[in-house]
Amino acid sequence: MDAPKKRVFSGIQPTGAFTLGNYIGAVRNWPLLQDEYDCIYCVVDQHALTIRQVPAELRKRSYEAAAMLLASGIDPQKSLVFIQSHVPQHSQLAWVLSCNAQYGELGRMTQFKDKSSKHADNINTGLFTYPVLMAADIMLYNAHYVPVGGDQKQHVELARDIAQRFNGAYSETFVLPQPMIPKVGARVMSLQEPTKKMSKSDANEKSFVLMTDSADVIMKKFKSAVTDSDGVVRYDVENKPGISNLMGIYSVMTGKGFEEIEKEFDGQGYGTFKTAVAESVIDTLRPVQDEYNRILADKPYLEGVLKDGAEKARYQANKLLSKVYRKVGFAQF
Ligand code: ATP
Ligand code: LTN
Repeated sequence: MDAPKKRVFSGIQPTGAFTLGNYIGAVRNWPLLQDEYDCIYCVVDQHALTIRQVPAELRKRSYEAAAMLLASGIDPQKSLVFIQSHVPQHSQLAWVLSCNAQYGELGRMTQFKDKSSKHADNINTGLFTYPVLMAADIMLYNAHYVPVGGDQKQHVELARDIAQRFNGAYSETFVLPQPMIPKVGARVMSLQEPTKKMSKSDANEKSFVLMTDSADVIMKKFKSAVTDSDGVVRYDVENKPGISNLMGIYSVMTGKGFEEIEKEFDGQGYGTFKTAVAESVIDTLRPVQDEYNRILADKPYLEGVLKDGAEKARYQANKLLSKVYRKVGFAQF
């Protein structure tokens, strides 16, 4: 008999339309893992609550996020797709894990430091314990691999530390998860400030491309991308962050290597290059957008997928949670 497939888990927050950064760093890679691994993909609405949300918007975006995952190629026949709040075991495990996570280590998380300075008027404790809930997401299914962008590496490593600590204290229970980070595109940068991460919460809309942007908007955003003045398409992150970022995007969209791209645009201006990058993105996103609109219009189908996903996830999650409850000493009949 074949060895059982290793498990993959990842999540994305329904905090807005996905950016090209979300797509390249994370979502695009998820369907590619479906045949080799047993994959679980989750819309993490409970994580989204760490930033103030408009309730009706959050609800709508959870559907949109799920539709975008399916449109990107995740096949519900192969992978589980569900909404985090539909599986209560995530927050139940998070409590137990929070008693095995240290205040000091959570305080060192870069995302906490960034988000608490950005939202200084709402440094809620959820923002602080965010990585513990994320660890619970991953550990509840004993995932081996977690495909994420580079910014989430620290959180996955923390989950690994918590898993190791729990195993040490209570006996072998959890798989030690590892991040799976793409070689190119782990950190897509802002089109306006190419030394900063592209982020959907950026106030400047020109800094990001959304997966739902029209072809015209995508072209305009790339045309106004900040570059440099030497006019040579060459990969040099240090000295040419804008051009290098565009080359990274073009490379992922076309499968071409950096040398090949440098040759292709040798002696041509940035205008031609930017147009080619925009067209590669438009061509890649067009079928995804068509599928997204189709799925979003078919609410019964979408709800069916999410219901089925949550039911299967709850079944698995319950088995692991019972084991954890037993190990930590909660009375059980
Ligand atoms: P925000 O920017 O509002 O904080 P976000 O865009 O980072 O949110 P998340 O839901 O936190 O959205 O991220 C989902 C996935 O996308 C994660 O795996 C994250 O690593 C990846 N990701 C986010 N931004 C980028 C980026 N600029 N480049 C590569 N990957 C990214
Ligand atoms: N923190 C992640 C979202 C997330 C996640 C997860 C990613 C929540 N739970 C579990 C991987 C595995 C982020 O993208 N900001």
